[in-house]
Amino acid sequence: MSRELFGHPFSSYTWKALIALYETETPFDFRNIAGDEYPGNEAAFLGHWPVGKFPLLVEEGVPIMESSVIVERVAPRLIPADADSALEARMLDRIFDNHVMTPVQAVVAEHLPFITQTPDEARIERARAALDKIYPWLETRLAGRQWAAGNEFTVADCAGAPSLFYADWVHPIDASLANLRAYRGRLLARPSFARAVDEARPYRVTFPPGAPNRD
Ligand SMILES: N[C@@H](CCC(=O)N[C@@H](CS)C(=O)NCC(=O)O)C(=O)O
Repeated sequence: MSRELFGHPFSSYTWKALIALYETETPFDFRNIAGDEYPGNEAAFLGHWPVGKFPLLVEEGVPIMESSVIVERVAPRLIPADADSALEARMLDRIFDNHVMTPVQAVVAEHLPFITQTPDEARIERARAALDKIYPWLETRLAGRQWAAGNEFTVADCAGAPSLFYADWVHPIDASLANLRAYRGRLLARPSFARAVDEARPYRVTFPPGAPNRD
């Protein structure tokens, strides 16, 4: 079967899909849409998905949008078999995307010169305040858990890894939140995520707010 993943190697949501592909050792062709480096890939991507949000999976010419759905498609085992556990994993997947990654994207957007020359400090502060609400909630939820939804690595961790990676860059997780920081560390040590992070190292200099010298 032909399987292509369109995305950017430094994009959080692309990482989410890559983690699932690497976890399951699913063969695929990566279609990098970074800048002008790979002419043709961006046009092919927009031909499938004019909305322009990545990642995008294309199987035998059929596009599949949305990272959570891509994870489910390429790694069905990352959705627990038991209904209650599946609900917990899906819920945490949505929480990481909507309540961690969305505020992170808001901060990053305020540092993108093609969006604004003057960062909106009030918007940045609102995003930081949102992270200050979700961090302690996650700290409590993660108590006694190896992975986000329990002892199994699930779709929730595919979302947790990139969102917490970048969240800690734009709004560092306080040292008092030991469960959350330790969970982020376990994610960084997971081979599937470590591979995605390593492949993106050449792009770190492009991180709009400036990348810290760690991770
Ligand atoms: N809900 C989407 C979000 C995807 C998303 O926001 N991707 C970012 C890259 S990490 C993007 O496409 N940014 C480009 C843009 O917004 O134009 C998903 O889960 O796939």
